[in-house]
Amino acid sequence: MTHNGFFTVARRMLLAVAALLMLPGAVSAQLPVIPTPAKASAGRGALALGTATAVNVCGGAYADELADSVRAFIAPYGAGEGSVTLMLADSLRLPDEAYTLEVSPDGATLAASSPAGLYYAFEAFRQLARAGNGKVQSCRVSDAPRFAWRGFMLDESRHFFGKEKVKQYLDIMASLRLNVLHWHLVDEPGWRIEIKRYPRLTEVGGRGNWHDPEAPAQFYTQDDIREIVAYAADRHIMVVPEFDMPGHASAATRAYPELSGGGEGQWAGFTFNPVRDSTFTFIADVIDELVELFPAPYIHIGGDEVHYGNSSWYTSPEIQQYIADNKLDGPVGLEREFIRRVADIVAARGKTVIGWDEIIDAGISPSKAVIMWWRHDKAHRLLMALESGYRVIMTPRRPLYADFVQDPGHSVGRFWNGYNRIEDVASFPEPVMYLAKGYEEQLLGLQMSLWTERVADTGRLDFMTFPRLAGVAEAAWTPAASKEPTLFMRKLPRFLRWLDTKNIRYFNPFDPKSTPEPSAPDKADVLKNG
Ligand code: TNX
Repeated sequence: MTHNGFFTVARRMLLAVAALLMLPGAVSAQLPVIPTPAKASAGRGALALGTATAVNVCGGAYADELADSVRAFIAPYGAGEGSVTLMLADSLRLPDEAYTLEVSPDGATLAASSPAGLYYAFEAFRQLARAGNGKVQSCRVSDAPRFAWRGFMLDESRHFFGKEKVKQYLDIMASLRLNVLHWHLVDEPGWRIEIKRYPRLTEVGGRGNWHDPEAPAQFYTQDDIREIVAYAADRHIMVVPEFDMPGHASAATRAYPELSGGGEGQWAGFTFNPVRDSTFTFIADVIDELVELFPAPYIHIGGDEVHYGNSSWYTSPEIQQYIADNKLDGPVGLEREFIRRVADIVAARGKTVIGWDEIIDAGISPSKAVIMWWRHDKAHRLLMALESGYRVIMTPRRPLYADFVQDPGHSVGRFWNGYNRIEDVASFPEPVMYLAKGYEEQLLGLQMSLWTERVADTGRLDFMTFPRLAGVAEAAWTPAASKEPTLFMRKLPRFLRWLDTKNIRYFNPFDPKSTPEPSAPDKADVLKNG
């Protein structure tokens, strides 16, 4: 081959590679943005941000408000040039949460038809700016989420972490365009939310945690809750409280023993008394206060693992009489009736019920309830929920429970025929999508759930959450066609460096030895297949 011939072939190959890079999936992954945008392409040059960069607004109060945050963000980068324009307009006809972002050396335009969309354009812009240390690389991004529900569940009953940690997580969630905090505040070890009508819930029920039943009471006051809810709303995150029942009720029944459904030892008061009207009065009163505190359209009522065999549902004459009088199908029928009664209480307050996948059997109208599928080993429950017409949020233990370890060498956490690597989190839900075929519209979204029996402090909380939280953002936001697992992993080191600046104690999947497991109390260990 002549020299010229060689160059012609080389040039053609380069052009072919360049053409390939124009494919939306391939190029979007090149931009240092997590989650990977639906469509993106990189251009030449960069916009230098700084005090001389003009910030222009076109479109109303929210855009003005965001412009202040943009100014505050870019000022520390130095001199700068060009402009940043924020456009918020219905006439752009972008779907809710969608945005476009165009950057050239002269300026950047962030555009959306919804405040959330404009906010997400800013979050993507911020990631690009951080990556270039104030120089934003030229690009075009056209982005919209795959799922409406992009969540993280935090269990603060088993262990309590407090306001500052929750706010830090909300900041990081916002950067990742996650939009739901499912807050598990009520379970066996502790009741963590002040309810004015029932002060003993926090005075007595707030005492103790999973590894230390004698620990002083820890809980959120109603002012704390309002503060967190507002902080989340500023970041376009909805907070959904969970009031788990009729099981997992021990903290409440410790505070008010008359609510107990029986049982002994560790099972004492694990369920509410399922037949007394006073139980339902209590539940309605609590829900009234929850409705006041949380503007979200949902209330999560739990419904998981009722284990009534350990309570007195089979033996108590009062309960047996009720079952007979109401011609219920034994304790199983009673459990279903309980869930229906609570669902009615929630519906009467204009909210939609969410429950764990056990509640499918209660027979609530699909228009009135959303199912959270969690039992990965019972894939048919996902199908059943969809076939029955329910909207579904997916959080199967494998791979979306963050109390599973992320490295086979770890000694605290869960395994179940394996463990949950970030790669598997980010690749979800592709492996289960065959089950949802034909029902895609009913999939509201997905979430990572962090149960904290084995998470006693914020060090381990960070270690279990990060970097997998970035994986769940990729799973929930990025359309399947734009996902590329290898490129996602290549973007991760930058995310880890950002976590360093926040003093987050993450697990480093590229160099596990560099991030040893934080220490844990004696009671924390490995749980297998349970
Ligand atoms: C099952 S997941 C539970 C939780 C536990 C979790 C992990 C679910 C709906 N219920 O109460 O914390 O396993 O141990």
